[in-house]
Amino acid sequence: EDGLNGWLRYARLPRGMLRHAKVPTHIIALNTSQASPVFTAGKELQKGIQGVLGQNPEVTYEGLHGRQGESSILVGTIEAYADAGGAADIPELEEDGFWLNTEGDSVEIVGQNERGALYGAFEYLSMIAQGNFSEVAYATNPSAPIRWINQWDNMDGTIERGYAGLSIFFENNVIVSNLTRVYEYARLLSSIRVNGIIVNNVNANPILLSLENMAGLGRIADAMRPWGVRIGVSLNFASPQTLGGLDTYDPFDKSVIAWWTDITDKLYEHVPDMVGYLVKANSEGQPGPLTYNRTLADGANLFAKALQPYGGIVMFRAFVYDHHLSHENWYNDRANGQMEFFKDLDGAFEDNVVIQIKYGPIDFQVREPPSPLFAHLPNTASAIELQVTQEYYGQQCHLVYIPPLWRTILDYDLRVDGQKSVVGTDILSGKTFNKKLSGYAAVVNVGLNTTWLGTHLAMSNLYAYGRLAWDPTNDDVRMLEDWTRLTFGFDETVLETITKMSMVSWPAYENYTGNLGIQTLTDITGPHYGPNPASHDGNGWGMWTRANEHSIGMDRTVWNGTGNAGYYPPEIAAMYEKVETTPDELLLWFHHVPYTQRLKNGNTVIQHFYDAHYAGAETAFGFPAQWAALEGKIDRQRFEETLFRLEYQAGHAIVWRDAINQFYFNKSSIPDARGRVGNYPWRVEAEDMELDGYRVTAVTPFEAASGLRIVQ
Ligand code: BDP
Repeated sequence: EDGLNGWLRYARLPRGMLRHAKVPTHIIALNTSQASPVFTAGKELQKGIQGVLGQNPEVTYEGLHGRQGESSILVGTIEAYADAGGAADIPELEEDGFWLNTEGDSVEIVGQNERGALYGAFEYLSMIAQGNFSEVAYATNPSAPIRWINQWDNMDGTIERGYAGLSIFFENNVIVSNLTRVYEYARLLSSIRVNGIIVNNVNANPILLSLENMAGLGRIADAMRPWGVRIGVSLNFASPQTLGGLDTYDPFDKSVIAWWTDITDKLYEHVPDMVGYLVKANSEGQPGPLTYNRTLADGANLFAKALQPYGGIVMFRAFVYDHHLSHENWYNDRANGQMEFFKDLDGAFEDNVVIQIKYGPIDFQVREPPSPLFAHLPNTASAIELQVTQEYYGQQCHLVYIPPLWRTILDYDLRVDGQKSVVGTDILSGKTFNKKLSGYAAVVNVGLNTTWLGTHLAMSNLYAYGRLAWDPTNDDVRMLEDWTRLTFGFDETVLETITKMSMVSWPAYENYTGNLGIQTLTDITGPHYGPNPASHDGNGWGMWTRANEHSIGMDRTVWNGTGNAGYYPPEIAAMYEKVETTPDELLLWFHHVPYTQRLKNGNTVIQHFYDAHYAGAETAFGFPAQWAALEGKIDRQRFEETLFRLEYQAGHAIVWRDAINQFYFNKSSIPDARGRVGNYPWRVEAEDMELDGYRVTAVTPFEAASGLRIVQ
């Protein structure tokens, strides 16, 4: 199996389970239009039942036609269902919500809208594909209306931070002609209840707005619409000048306003249900309104107004910071960027602007506290930005099941006004500040590779993302188990092994890449891959570990540091202000302490570094053997491809471990109490061997190889 069907394989149930199978033989989908999600739901139910049970149910699309009372699977909107005479006792449904009733001989799948009905069909299929034929009757509604994907696809077909081949959307500055993969992607997204997708990179190329490409966007929208996935685009702020030929892109200039209005009108001609825009402005060299002394709100509102007649929304990114900052000034702090730029703008945005905030104050690091901005926009819609693509988590070459990391943010109680304000269930759900618009966006970056993300096991992250956006209280293990059964079948050892490896994978990755809140100590200025702690200091892109011979960590306190801790609501701010009350896992995020500082577990900071890097690498080292034990229990292709990745990870985790430990041993001169660091008696150094055509040379950064040398 090549992974193309993801978790929607509809593999035939084992014989023992088939015996309990009980599904109606007739499907009634209450919509005759082929582009409608309800029509799609009818087809998908048929396909699923064929695959899972080997039965061949008939589908009709034309309403009940007196077939009430006959055993059937009925799928439709609540309106269509009511017209057909049903729907009397269905609980209240919100937008995209659905009702699923498998009690008795028939199955009712009723959506608040078309999309909801399709989600309900997928829910039912997920049950039977897992051999679950129990009788259930419940309604479910989304935690938030915005559940989107961001693709960072470039117009030339490459993907920024993409690890699975070229784009499924673009090539040579136009939209690809064959959109089969786009259609299949929408199917996967719909099954996890994602309802919107931004198809191009946040570092946007204005060429997307050419007339030819607008027509192409229309084709993309047509391919995704049957699955209830609406598309939107990222904009480049300077487009009126670079594409439109105007001499300005000032958001207050009349010709600029007219240009964007015209572009928006044209886009809606091609994509009548376009979901809106995503804008990265004045960030990492991208153009924006600050060039003209306009505020970020002025910039966002420019697009918001153009979209208002169509009901579209602007996702405006909070990822704004000065990447020219230097660490010379002790008070410079990239983490303060979004607060400094946005905190005084609350209420200055149009109602259809949503501030899209990365989960932490910096940038998808392996451990961050939640962005304090979540607590500071009572009058502005906001959404969280997560990353399924593993930019800083080993780029799909390392197994990292991310939901436990997301959970540290989603479950976090920010204590706004001293009240319970949990990021997921209170803030992103819109409850705390009584907002209609809020939700989730995740950078996904699937590519043409048949595995979508570059490796099979990474797909659990995409699956879980959708489920968490629907309900942030979904359990990490339950989601993983569902995904595993759907992806690999029912073998208990397979289930246990994948669960066990996945659940320890993020803590292990944190352990061998950067712990105590010091960050993923990867190469920060370039590929963001592999160890390079020194690259974090001395430039605005970095996180500034501030490590010297005696001490390490970023002082973000109010009394002595960058003041970042003070941006949190008072109870949280007080906790982070003091070393004693800051949890160990964020100690070096908020404080600059001696290497000999004792942690709550009694260890010193430096000894913890050494131990944790050993522990993390040891965990990863165990993965290949655990996986190898599954031989014969899953198909050969996925078995071997995954084993290859895990073996690579096991080795690379050792590279990480030794590089980081060597670097801090070199800085601090404090030896490892357990005598491991810098001492590898069992190792055979490549540079000590003799081989024609190779030479020994120094390596940069020095810590990347033992003995500071490599062979070339
Ligand atoms: C960083 C990525 C960069 C993105 C940027 C962003 O390295 O490629 O353009 O985030 O989110 O993490 O805009």
